[in-house]
Amino acid sequence: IQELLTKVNSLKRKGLFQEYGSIKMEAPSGTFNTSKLKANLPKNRYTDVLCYDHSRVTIPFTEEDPSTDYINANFVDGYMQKNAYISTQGPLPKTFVDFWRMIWHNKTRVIVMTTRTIERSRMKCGQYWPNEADSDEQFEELIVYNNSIIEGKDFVESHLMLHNTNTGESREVLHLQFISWPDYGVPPAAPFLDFLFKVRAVQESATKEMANEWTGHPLGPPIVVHCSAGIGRTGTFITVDICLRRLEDVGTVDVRETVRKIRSQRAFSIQMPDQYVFCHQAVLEQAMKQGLISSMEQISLEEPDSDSD
Ligand code: PTR
Ligand code: PTR
Repeated sequence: IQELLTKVNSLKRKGLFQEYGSIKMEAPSGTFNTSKLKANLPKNRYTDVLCYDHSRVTIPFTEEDPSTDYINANFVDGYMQKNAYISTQGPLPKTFVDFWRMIWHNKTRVIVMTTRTIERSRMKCGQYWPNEADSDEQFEELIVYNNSIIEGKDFVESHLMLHNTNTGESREVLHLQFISWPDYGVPPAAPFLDFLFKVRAVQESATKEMANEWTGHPLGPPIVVHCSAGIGRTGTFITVDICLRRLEDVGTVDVRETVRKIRSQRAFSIQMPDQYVFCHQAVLEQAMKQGLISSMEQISLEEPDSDSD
């Protein structure tokens, strides 16, 4: 971790921007054929944010609509955890049913939303979950109940219950929406880190509750993470989570390789140079909080004012 601090302090913002630029230049590592099928084009929120074929999440075919199993979503590996996350776009009214089927099919218990539905008077994400306590909404065979809402300063916690009318089963799903992420910007590190640890805590308790129902990785079923396009803020969240897991396990961090690996599964992950810089800051702040770096050390991103090179 000390190495990361040294790297950040010597590269500064400018050097990290350059490093991000070189990652962004790399050619895509897969094809986008399913995303481009005519029947699927209206299911993409942004025409320029398609999803890789090799890691895409498929939803089960149904009798009414046997034509397609497509949703703009990819599995992304965590730290030593295959398919720890699903990165996806903010659902469109046209894909609400697909979204909830994806949640059901993957046994997901935690949904992480890092956008508001409307930002700068633009629709960034559909209102795909019932937004009032004690209300419900039906999506074909799935009914979503909102049992309660806890509104915090930086995030909103909705306790949802998902009921499958075909099988009669019900499952609790936690919906955690981070509301302090300005569009075209990065959030303050402290509330972001609080949010991240909240996500981990609810995932852990939901996984415990699943007991025998879940036989996969001990950290549980995939966490679904989305923003508007499912690449910028979503990629940032996942990068920091993976880096911190590795830090906790072996004491080292490699932001660059983490971002490259995520991008090989969810194309275009991390959209802006500032988001790349933020990943470093967030990891270092957490390391300081844990006493892994001396509190005397400083993170210094800005070049000193001087006309030397
Ligand atoms: N997609 C733009 C580009 O490729 O340059 C960058 C972009 C980044 C656009 C963020 C919109 C953004 O805002 P938001 O994440 O709030 O949708
Ligand atoms: N075409 C959009 C743009 O360039 O603005 C695509 C886009 C939108 C890309 C939002 C990234 C965005 O940010 P995020 O993934 O954080 O929602």
